[in-house]
Amino acid sequence: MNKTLLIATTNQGKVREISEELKDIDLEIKTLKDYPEILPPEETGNTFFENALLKAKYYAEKTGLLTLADDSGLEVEALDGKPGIYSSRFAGEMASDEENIKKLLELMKDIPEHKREAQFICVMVCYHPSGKYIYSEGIWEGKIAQSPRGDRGFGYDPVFLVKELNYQKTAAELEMEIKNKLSHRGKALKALKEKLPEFLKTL
Ligand code: ITT
Repeated sequence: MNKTLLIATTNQGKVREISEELKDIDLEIKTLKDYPEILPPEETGNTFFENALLKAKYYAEKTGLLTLADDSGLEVEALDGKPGIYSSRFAGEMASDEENIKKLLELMKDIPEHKREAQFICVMVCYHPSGKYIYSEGIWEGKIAQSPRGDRGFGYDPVFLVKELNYQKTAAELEMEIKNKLSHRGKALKALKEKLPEFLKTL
């Protein structure tokens, strides 16, 4: 039976990555572009999980659809885990990716190469309007570059040096297919996909 899944994110970078990854599963995909009248909820949670659950539940209840939402962000070791759950609004409520990157590089200008470790985290929740849900998590390790490089991806990608590539390339220099294999969101999505068939049977 063909079911509908709403990918509930206002971030077009995430929409591109998630729909690419889900293209081979038997679900009719909708996005928030199909529901322009629904305003985003306030992200009031204290953890990635709380925010992902809050978003998935909100959109599932508004649309009556099985809904996938994630909360993700960058944790920088030398900044005690900042920007963390505040990644998208690090430089202010409506901050652009460029402004967030600028603030991060400014805060890290005196931090030497060997202390620039960081990780992206993603928690993904798939929520059914009946209240049932499943979730998964993914982590991607790297280092913060001294200056931005590359024009793919979104967010902090231009300053995230990828560990798997020996810190020689930023995430913004990767083909989407490669990023999806390595990234926190790719890993969380893969783990969720594995749980999905069983979950769909319970609905
Ligand atoms: P939604 O809440 O609507 O999904 P958002 O962009 O506000 O969109 P988050 O609250 O999850 O999403 O914030 C995630 C932020 O963390 C995002 O805006 C980026 O700044 C950063 N981020 C997350 N994943 C990233 C990735 O793969 N590459 C670069 N930056 C990323």
